[in-house]
Amino acid sequence: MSLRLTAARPYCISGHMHRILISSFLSTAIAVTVLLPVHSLPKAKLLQPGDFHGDEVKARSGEIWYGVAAQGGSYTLRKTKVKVTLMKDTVGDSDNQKTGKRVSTRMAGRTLFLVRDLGGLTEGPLPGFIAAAPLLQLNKPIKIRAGNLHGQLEVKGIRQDQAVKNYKVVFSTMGRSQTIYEAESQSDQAQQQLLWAGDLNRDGRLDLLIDVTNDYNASIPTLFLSSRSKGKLIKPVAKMVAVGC
Ligand SMILES: [Ca+2]
Repeated sequence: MSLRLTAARPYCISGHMHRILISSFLSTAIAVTVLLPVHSLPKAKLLQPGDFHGDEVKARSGEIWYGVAAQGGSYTLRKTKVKVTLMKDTVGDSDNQKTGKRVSTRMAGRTLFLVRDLGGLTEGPLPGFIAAAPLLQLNKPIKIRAGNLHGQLEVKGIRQDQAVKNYKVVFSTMGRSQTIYEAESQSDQAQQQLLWAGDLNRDGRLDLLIDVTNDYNASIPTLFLSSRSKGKLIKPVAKMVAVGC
């Protein structure tokens, strides 16, 4: 139900089927995504504003989160109170049911995402970037420019019918490269995208928010923070999982 989904969805399925889909989808993701250990992320939480199935929202109304908002081409990190409102889930709710959840904030501008239980954050303006063409596609690298920070996201692999075989997402910055996601095959309908780039933890290195979905009907926005680990530019620290209509 997430409004964040942009991938083409050929049909809708029932709420029950969604749950089956997401479980099989997650087990597949863990199996094929060698470099993205989604099952072992730290305790940090990620949240996006929008409408979701109830069990997808790991936040309560009134909680204070750090939110990143965009306004007039600028980006700001602020502590903000999250509002979670019960609403009718158009997929599975009967007339008198409200199991869906709407997440909103009162931040100025457009709230892009929220994080919690992530140390080292300081409020204030941030260098940031949103790509004009954010979809990750073979042979169409995304050039990132956030303030004086530069980088590139690139899909590598082999075109095979409606999919990319040996699919890899490679992030490059400061003269170094890192494969941050890979799968034996990635369907064209599972459209990954760069949601935001910038310097969230203010260490002078790029951080990325990428939807690393591998299903046409789901999104997995994942926050990759700059890392001091040897041989790594970034590492995943928080994610949210949402399925579609
Ligand atoms: Ca950073």
